[in-house]
Amino acid sequence: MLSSLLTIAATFGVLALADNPFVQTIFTADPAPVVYNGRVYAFLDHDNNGATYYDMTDWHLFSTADMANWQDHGTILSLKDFSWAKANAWAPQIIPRNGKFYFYVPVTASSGADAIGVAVSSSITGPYKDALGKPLVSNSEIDPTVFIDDDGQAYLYYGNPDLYYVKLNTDMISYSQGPTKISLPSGAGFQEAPWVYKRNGTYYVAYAGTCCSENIRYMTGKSPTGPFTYKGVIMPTQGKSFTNHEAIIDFNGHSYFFYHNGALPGGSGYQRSACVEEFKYNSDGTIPTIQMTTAGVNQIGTLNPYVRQEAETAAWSQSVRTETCREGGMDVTSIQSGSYIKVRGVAFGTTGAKSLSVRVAGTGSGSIAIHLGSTGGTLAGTCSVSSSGGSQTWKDVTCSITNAKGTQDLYFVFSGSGYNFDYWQFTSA
Ligand code: FUB
Repeated sequence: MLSSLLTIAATFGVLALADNPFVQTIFTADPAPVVYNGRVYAFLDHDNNGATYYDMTDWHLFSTADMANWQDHGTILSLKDFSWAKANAWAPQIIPRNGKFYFYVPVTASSGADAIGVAVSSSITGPYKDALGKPLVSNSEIDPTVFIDDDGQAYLYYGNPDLYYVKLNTDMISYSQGPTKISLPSGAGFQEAPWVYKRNGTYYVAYAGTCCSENIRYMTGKSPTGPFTYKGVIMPTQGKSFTNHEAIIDFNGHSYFFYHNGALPGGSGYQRSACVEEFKYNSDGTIPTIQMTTAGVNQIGTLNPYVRQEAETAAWSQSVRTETCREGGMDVTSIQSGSYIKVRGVAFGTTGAKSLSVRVAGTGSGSIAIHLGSTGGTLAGTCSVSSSGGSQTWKDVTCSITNAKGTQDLYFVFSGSGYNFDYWQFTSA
């Protein structure tokens, strides 16, 4: 399915102006963003290519500093990391505490029952390891969301079609009370996908309602365990996926609503894609209605082209994939003539750039054309790529650059094939 998606996109140039969905190389769902150290880390689950029912075996991580250009960190955790799990790597949530990162996942255990596991790492980018070797909670429910209140008490909520919570101990991998079922207000229509947070003293529970097809709703309360008052629909039913799954964060003074749909070519309820919209709370703290867009969100700041940037950092990529790079991190692969990577808001400055260095590897050949503004915009230079002798035998290629001044959207437009792309850096004039 993904190859047909890539072919369709390459042939017709569809979605070329869009920045939603914010991942184009794989199908992703159930976004769980974490704000940490000046970046947003979006943990995503993954609809395997071509799936016609839930076929989900791992979780992926993407991150951004500017909400426009997302870096691919690859597979961050897999079903096989939980010896007791057999299927359904579904909607996760991750939270930092005490210098560690706790990664809660719903999976189907070998017993056949749905359960929630927890993995832990000392780095947000992993590696994560199963903390318990067994489920943390096992009452046939899914979709964990975790929240730490101002008094330090952590709560793990989860459920479909009922909403439960346990009070986590400070170790975040055990609990002292629960599971307790939360009494829901009339009209709530809770289905799944809870996301709990606190803002200005009010506890918000956003969730997916009225399966199928789902919309996104919310309720609020004055205590983390209710009672809650139903507040209405945030995102009406739309898109090509019968599920939706939200997450809400603030980052650098902006509020963001994450969700998923089936917006990539080949998209469906089992070939989903994570998206994000910016919104503003109403003055009374209520959340406005939010519609799905393909435009995405405004960039915060700009991207510096005079430091090393990863090739797998993109606002949009077309007809490429990513893979684990032998030199660390990820690289861009499956390059073919006509495929491209768009990087938004690149600040070349008033004097501009004079050269570009790209790190490439492969036995194929071709060229990387540097266009500004669009794939057919001003040609700033072309780096020729010849064989390096191996798909992970890396070399630097440098080419001259002209006309790259000011702040521009940068497009790496590929020709040829059989080579991979790891990172790039411009030199100023
Ligand atoms: O992605 C698998 C399941 O679909 C999630 O756990 C639910 O929230 C729904 O999005």
